[in-house]
Amino acid sequence: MFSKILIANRGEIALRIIRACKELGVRTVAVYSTTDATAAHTIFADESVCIGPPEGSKSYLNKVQIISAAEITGADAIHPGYGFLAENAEFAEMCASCGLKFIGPSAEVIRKMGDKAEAKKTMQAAKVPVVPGSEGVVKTEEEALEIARQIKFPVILKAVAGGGGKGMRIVREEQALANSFMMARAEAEAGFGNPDLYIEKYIENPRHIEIQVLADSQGKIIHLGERECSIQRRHQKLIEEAPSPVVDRKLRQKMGAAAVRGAKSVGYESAGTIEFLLDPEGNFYFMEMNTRIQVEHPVTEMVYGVDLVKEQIRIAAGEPLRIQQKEMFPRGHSIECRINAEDPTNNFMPAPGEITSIYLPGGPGVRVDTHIYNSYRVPPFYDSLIAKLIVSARNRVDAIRRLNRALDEFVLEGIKTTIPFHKFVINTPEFIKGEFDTHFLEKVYDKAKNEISVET
Ligand code: MV4
Repeated sequence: MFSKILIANRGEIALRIIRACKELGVRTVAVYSTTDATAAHTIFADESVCIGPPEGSKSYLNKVQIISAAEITGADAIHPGYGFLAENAEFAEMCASCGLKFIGPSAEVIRKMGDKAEAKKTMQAAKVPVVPGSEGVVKTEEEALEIARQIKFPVILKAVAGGGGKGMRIVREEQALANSFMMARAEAEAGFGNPDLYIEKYIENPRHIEIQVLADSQGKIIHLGERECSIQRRHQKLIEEAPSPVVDRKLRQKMGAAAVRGAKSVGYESAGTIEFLLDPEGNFYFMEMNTRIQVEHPVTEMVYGVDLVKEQIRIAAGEPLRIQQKEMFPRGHSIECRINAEDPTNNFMPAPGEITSIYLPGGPGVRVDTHIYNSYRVPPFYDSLIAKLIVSARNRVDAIRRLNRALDEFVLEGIKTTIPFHKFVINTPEFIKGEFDTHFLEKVYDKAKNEISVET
């Protein structure tokens, strides 16, 4: 096992990783920006190093500063968390060349999965179902039109360098294709410095279902079932749950086996997630692979009884997986609400500021992953996630009741948050019945805006 890990992140995930390290008997180094000098991760780590001014680009994204901090403190590994440098192949390479273990897959795998067309080809070769479309990049609008005629409209144009919903364009009819192709290319070039696009059939009203995998350095790979992530707004997930209300044992087994095949084919090592679209007929298609620990990992931890961050660290240290696929069954139900410092009555506008009063819910089946504390100032420089409320119970009905209870217990004053929005969403008939898709929030948002009140 490592003796010291540097955590190249902040907020709740930095704290989550520090907790895992402590339980593994590993010493921790926090890095922090000047605005985070009194942040929880800075305080709770064994050591901490200031790496720059508040802006992410000058601190948590500053590769050279972070690697220097690891060298100065004698760390032997770096955990990148999620966001920031978590899927940065160049950073993973820099770690390797400095003799630091990057806690994640190899730079080569990160790069391969970062190119969305390349990732799709790789998965198709491994017999993972993919959406019908181009074999890799489409260079011209004529080529795009030819493929669109074969697979039929509607189609979707995606940037190979995109991901997470950035640089996509839905095209519903032939006449619109030429213009959309040009626009999407220009957007991809401006947004990612790479204009390349690929095209596929547009799947209407899909669910976003993802499979968690764990792969050790000996080539053993298991899956830990699915997470339902369809409740999202502009590609930002707001509520996630495990298991999905629409995935039965048979489908879980099929999707899990596909995810394991895909991960195996790239020589995957570490914790990872394969995202799928699930259409209303029950067909699933590969969408993207995330090569990091994800925000919503706790719901899987709760129903599978596995500490994913500790497993990820053990794998990076070269330890073989001890858990067997045949022991892996979901037990009960878990739901996570992302509590963001945002105003849900005003287009989820970021709402940083000082927390003047706080009370965290607790009791049976309630977990709160957060870095906030009384009088903490939520800085305006980073992601607005300030807490994750995770409940678990015997079944979905009980989990929703518990979530209502825990949201009512949650006191957060001084800033606007998404708590009132969650109270609204989880009491809609659609959510209660588990009948929703990726378009759910757009449909309820206008109603929600008028019915929720956010007081500070
Ligand atoms: C799609 C799709 C429908 N058909 N691809 C959005 C995020 C990016 N990873 C891919 N995304 C989509 N790809 C085809 N062929 C619909 C989406 C999509 C979506 C996917 C998951 C969760 C929310 C979404 C919201 C809008 C569109």
